[in-house]
Amino acid sequence: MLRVLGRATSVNVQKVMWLIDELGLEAERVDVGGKYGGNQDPAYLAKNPMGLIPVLEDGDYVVWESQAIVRYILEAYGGDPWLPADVKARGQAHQWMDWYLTTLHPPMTVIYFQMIRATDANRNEKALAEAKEKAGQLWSVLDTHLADKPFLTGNTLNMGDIPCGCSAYRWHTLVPDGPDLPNLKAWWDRLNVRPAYKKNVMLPFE
Ligand SMILES: N[C@@H](CCC(=O)N[C@@H](CS)C(=O)NCC(=O)O)C(=O)O
Repeated sequence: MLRVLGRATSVNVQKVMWLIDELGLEAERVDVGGKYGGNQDPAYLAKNPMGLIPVLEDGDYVVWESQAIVRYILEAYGGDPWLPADVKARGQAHQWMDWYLTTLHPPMTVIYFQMIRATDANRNEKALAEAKEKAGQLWSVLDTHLADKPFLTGNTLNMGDIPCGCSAYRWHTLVPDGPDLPNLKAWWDRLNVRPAYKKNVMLPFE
């Protein structure tokens, strides 16, 4: 059975758990990180020397980095449509996954930390305002892209939607006064009715 090490409230754990539930795979999730700690223990560091969550265990096999885990699960247990058989669709799914990690995740992390983790005493309002502005510009790119398609690579929901999809819950919840992005909202509304998304992504912030 698959074993996921990481607290449910981590956006990176959510990518993995959302996919696992969409595929109907059996998995155990263990609370690690945040208030649960354990991610700096030697036994954990032996699995992931970065001390970050999530880690996936599949028997004796260990892999970390949330998007590598998503890809591994799909190669091992998933396949089309979540891992598109069509190489062109697959290439674009990889593209949006990488875009999320390299480009959208940084300002979204600032928003999350400044709004949820910072206190009134140490909140950096300037950094928060800049991150909201930057993230709004990036979500606008996705809004334009989604003008003529229901999902990021076309007509079918697949792995390319997972990272941005997890982040979209945070964007729409934490920044309700952001720019008007109707195509983005329509896409998010297609995700937020899915039982696996509701269960694994739409969780309280901590
Ligand atoms: N690029 C890594 C980032 C992992 C990461 O930053 N995880 C955060 C949680 S979202 C973490 O481990 N934070 C320490 C903690 O939760 O204790 C991935 O995608 O897996």
